[in-house]
Amino acid sequence: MDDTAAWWRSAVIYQIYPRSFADGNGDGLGDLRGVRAHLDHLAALGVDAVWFNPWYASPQADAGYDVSDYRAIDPVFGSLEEAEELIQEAHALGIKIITDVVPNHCSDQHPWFQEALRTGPGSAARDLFWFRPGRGADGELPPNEWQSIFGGPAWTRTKNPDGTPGEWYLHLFAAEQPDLNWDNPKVREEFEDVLRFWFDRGADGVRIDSAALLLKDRTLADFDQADPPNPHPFEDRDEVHDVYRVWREIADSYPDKRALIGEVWLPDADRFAAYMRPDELHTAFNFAFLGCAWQADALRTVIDETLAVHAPVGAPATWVLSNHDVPRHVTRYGRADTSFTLDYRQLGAYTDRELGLRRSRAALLLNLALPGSVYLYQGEELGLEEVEDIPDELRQDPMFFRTHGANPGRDGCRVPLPWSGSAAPFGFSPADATDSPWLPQPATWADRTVEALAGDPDSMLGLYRRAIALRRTLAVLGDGPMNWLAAPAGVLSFERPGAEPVVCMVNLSEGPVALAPHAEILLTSGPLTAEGELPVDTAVWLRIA
Ligand code: TEU
Repeated sequence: MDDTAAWWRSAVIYQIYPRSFADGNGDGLGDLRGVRAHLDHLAALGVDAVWFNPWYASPQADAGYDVSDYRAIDPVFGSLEEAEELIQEAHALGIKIITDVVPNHCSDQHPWFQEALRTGPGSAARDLFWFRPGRGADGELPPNEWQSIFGGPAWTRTKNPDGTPGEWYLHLFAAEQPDLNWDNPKVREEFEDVLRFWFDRGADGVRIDSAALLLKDRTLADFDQADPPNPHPFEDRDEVHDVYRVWREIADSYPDKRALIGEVWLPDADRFAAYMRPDELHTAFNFAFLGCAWQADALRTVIDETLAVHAPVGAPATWVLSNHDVPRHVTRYGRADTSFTLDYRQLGAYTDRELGLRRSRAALLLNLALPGSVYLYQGEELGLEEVEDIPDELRQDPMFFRTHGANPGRDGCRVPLPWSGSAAPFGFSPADATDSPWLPQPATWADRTVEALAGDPDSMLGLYRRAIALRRTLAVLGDGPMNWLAAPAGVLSFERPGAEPVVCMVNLSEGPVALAPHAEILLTSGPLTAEGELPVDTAVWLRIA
């Protein structure tokens, strides 16, 4: 099948974190009514698609990543009918919809888990999860020493129906997120049906949460976390690929084929690329690029490695700088050390906001000029920074609680968007709202609202709108080849070849540099010098013929 013109190969995809996008009913939490009221913002931005973080029925122990009904919308967000209407309204604007599917675990309130608790050891219901007796004389020790990704043990002990201490169950994330047993065919059938459920309602693709974690070593053997064995007991096991081959058949069974997008955090580039073999997922998030320092050689290396690992599997690269799990990139790029890993968040390190903004503007033009698709996280178009001073008593991320505050968690990138006005809730909630936004918005966001920035073409929002609109008109951008051009040290310069070639230059050196030969300056991320040179931390798109 020829996928070369498929939308997902070149799309600009905007990530909506529903609880923080816009609050339509005044309860302080974003909802679908709020999204529908602001579809014009997405249309004005010019994005091709929107990915929604989970909107399903959920006790919200991990902001919706603990799903209790995969076929229902959580009442805090709205109703299934509203979601269906939203999908149609977005489609009418030419915007595709990607839903989030969370297959590794469900909520402890999911009927399956509740039944498993009720029916007790050895039941068929328990085999949908990882229930095991504890170790020690009275089973008081967890079945093994595996640790939760959110901190603390990956096991929680249950109570038997008669109230006595019972078996333990595995949860790689919070205790409210029991891991499903993907060796059980009923689990597979359920998620195949959930995929069809959302595809039948018009979803153009799915983002697959924790896509590499589904299968586990059935012996549940302990291992040295500092030096994990190969294969790893629960990460990236070969058997997981069988799941995605079946999902691909489902996605391809629709006349307008649906896209599968993997959340795959893996250090090994080839193992990562294996998820995008032609009969598996279509694309995956490029976390190597997200974590890369703002440094020319490092960026060039990660770009080359990205293209090199994607080429053999025929998948397009993705370029992403922020999401709901990582500190916002304006903040990261304003620090002395601009690199990032999941274990190295540097929260609280000094940030030069102006520097971070300048680099973020340049990074936007870089991302939009690279081959492949681009993910934007809501609020980056406003230049929002990580909110690092949320009072502990207002924090909500289970990562904060499970690490006893050692890790502040991810609330700082999840603060509700500022839309208008000069004081909180900045139009996030209606004027007659009964509750404040679920996380406090900084007073400084008065100059970062959509309303404040929309009229200024040079604002961050103005730049996003202009760059995305221009990208649409430049046939060589998006999927396709690129060639590096000779450039001074510290400068990235590459050509997107074709009938009307475009050159992108990004200056990460110590001083201004001359522009490459060109016919026209298409767009810059900031003003050129009086001599017409490209200043430090600035990017330009050039038409060269
Ligand atoms: O994230 C999976 C994952 O590996 C992350 O938890 C990451 O390690 C962590 O967020 C550190 O930043 C996905 C979702 O993106 C995340 O929001 C969920 O909390 C998690 O799965 C559990 O569903």
